Amino acid sequence: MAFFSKVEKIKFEGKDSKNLLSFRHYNPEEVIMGKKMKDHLKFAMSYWHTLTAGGNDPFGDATLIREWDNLLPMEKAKARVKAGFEFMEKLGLEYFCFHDKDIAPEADTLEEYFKNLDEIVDLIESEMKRTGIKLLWGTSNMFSNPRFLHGAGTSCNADVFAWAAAQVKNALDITKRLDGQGYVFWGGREGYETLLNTDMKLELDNLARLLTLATEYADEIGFEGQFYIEPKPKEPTKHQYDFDVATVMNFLRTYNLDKKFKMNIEANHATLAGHTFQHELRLARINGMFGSIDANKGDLLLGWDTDQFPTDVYDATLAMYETLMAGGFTTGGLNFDAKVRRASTDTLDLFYAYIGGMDTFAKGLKVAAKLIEDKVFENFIEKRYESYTRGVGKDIVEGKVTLKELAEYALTLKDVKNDSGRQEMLENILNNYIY
Ligand code: XUL
Ligand code: CO
Repeated sequence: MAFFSKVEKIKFEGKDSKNLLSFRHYNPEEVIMGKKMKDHLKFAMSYWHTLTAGGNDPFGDATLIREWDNLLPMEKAKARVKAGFEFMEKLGLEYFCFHDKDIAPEADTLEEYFKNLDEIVDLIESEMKRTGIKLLWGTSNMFSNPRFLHGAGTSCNADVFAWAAAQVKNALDITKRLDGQGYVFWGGREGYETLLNTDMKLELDNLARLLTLATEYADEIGFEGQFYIEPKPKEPTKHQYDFDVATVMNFLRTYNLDKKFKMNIEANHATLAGHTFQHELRLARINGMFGSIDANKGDLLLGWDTDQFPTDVYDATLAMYETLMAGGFTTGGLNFDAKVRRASTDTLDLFYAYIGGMDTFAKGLKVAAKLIEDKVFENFIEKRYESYTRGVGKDIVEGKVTLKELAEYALTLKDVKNDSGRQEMLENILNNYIY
């Protein structure tokens, strides 16, 4: 049975196509810098936003009513698997990501919940075999259930910590079974509302304990996928412990976890933290922590995580620039952690949304590749820092001068001359490459 019978397989038709159900830029087999576009981009479907989201908001109930919604819980879960794989096949998405709770209904006991999960994972596994679609990463939802109201790894309640540990263990088993390339920890409710009731030190230590236990268990079962942390500064809690890339790197280094984790960077989370998407990617890249991307966009007029589909070619170009400069994705990929608006009620809207996101990043990839091939920024930057390749600059970089020697040198200087940073010129060049 088909859930999206109105839509045929989406094909690349080029930029002059008038068909809104086609790709204008995403040409999966086209080779860019020696690699197929689809292998550069590694697009993934987010199970939660695509198959389970209802469009609820604080002011209103679900509006996105799907064909499977009137089924009983396990039948609904199975229908979603079928729908998800049909959707991915039609769009040519080769990866997906999910939380445990997305794929199967929770139950009164963990045992029952895990049984539900096993039954659905059987079906997912057979669909993966049938289609060749792969799991980019798995994760566990440890934030929706009321049990996690104080957090999971950072809960004040040790039984909740244990419950979270059980969910992580099971989600790791599933991710390994489905040959997932990674496992994400997004700190759901790992944060605080007020320090008046919070033992911050114990909470951070415990969060690190949960992550350490997870990596030890992964070693035990031979799970070789990459672990990621997904930074976010706020929402749902007022202060999320995984605030941004810099905060997470410091946390990982403090607890000796930095060799075990990389970053899963989400565009909307970056802007909520007061950074650009590119800033977060750059910081991860130069520290060897670049891992994977949750692609979406926020609304700068709103202060929350709107998780919209990315349509901004400028941002996508800079994101793909950082990705290429990091050597491209290895275990990571580009997961559309994005949802259609609550008024976009037709399943066709899901297709338009993904097509737009995929085309945006495909165009971004092409532009970024040209910029790198022409060494547009690299040449400029190399020249801008030239003073560190000779004389006193070389000595500074090589650690050959003391503060006293530098002071003596500076005293001999009469006139210090600076060159222009040429920001506007560089912005114009970037635009010329995009147009
Ligand atoms: C929430 C968010 C999550 C993670 C996975 O803001 O981004 O969906 O990507 O738990
Ligand atoms: Co995300």
